[in-house]
Amino acid sequence: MITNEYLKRVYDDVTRRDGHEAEFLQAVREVFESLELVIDKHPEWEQAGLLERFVEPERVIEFRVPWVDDSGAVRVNRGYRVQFNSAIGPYKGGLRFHPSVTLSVIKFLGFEQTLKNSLTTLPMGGGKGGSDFDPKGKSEGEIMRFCQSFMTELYRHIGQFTDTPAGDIGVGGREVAYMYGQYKRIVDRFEAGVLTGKGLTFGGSLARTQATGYGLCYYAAEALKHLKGTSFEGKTVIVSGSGNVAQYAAEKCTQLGGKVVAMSDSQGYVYDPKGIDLDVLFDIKQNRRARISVYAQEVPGSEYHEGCKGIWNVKCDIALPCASQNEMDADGAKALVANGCIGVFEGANMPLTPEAIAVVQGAGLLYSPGKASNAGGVATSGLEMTQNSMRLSWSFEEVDERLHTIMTNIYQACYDASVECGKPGDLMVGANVAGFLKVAEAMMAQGIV
Ligand code: NDP
Ligand code: 2IT
Repeated sequence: MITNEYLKRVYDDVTRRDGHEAEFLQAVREVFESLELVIDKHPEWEQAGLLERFVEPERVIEFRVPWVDDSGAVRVNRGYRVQFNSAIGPYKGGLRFHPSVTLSVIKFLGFEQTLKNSLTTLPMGGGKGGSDFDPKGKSEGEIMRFCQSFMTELYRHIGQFTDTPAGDIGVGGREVAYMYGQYKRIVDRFEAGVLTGKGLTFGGSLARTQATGYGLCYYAAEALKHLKGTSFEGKTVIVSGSGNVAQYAAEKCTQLGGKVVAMSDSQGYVYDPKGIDLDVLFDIKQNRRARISVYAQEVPGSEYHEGCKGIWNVKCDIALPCASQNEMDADGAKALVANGCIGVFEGANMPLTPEAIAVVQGAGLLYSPGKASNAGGVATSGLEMTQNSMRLSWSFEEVDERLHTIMTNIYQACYDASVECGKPGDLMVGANVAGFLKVAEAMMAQGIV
């Protein structure tokens, strides 16, 4: 419920102007509900129009992406870059290539990114971009031509001090490399800091590939220890999705003593009571780019089930949703609660619907929003930019250790803010408030811009 007059007025304005942008409204609402707890302490925000400015992206770019497929036919997709907030640093955030991409999706992601990047403590503003291009079933040549066309427009809007994109759904090392090559060719500069998630031979950082999934587990381990006096050791875990975030979340939680019994893709999920065999998983996903169902064909004793939502019915102690927004609804959350789950930590951005969050929090489970628990990816992107500026590269261990420290600090900042707000252990309130306060302070200091 939003009751504060100022929050309500701004939220109503967003509803009136952007009411058709369901995902964006959902993200704004969650944050505003948390800000209820601090707004009375900051009467200066209203005079400064702070919230009105905060919910309005600084710049929205939408563009045509024409490309030629292997049959010679011309195809046209829509490209986006939303430069949401530069109060604390250059815009920073990934690019998503998926047919479900709309302006609403990119705006919600850019809004979340602003708060997430603030939580990392690194100097990065918030942005996001992408396209409704579907990489599935495309040849190498088609992927390359699409990436080149996308960058032929995007290049004029980005730069190491302006806006630095990276990957997200459908954009991994291969796509970042094609886009970097095209950027370099157009601007005729080796400006490594313009994109992160690059290959290790041209300015990429060790541990960036692993960072989101590893960081998620570091954060979850900290919360489990501090709030429940326990760990991953001996726990049964569900990891939804089987992309970049899910794969490395599964690897790290296995290293920490957990047993991952189920993983999914958009078509269905696999259940392996012995624990997912990571070598088989990596081979299927990274070498063969095949469906998760192949796992059940190749690993005796495992099963494949059609439909991705069924994964939440698998009994587990800990759930790590790592696929996409709104992948878990109230029914999924109720199934987790009924099966005795103790914690849900988001690896994806906004994977729980508001109703699912209410179920999970209402039942007293630990719950962490993605903007806190998946911040390790962008934090390590920030470390990649640091290494690019210094013209050197750190060892895997050094980056991983910094990532671990950053995630521990994010957990602490969220917990401390939850206490300040009179809701100790509510990591959603903590993340929203801690992330926002830094952005608000920087915006207030910089005048009406
Ligand atoms: P990938 O493209 O590597 O993998 C995405 C996975 O999610 C695939 O298994 C995909 O299945 C599944 N998926 C995608 N859309 C849906 C959907 N609508 N319903 C069910 N499953 C779906 O992406 P990432 O692993 O990079 O990203 C996963 C999530 O993590 C996203 O929410 C992203 O925003 C977030 N994130 C990513 C970061 C990163 O560094 N990459 C950092 C922080 C957050 P299929 O193959 O069938 O499409
Ligand atoms: O959602 C995210 O934080 C990302 N996709 C990573 C963004 C980045 O710039 O590394």
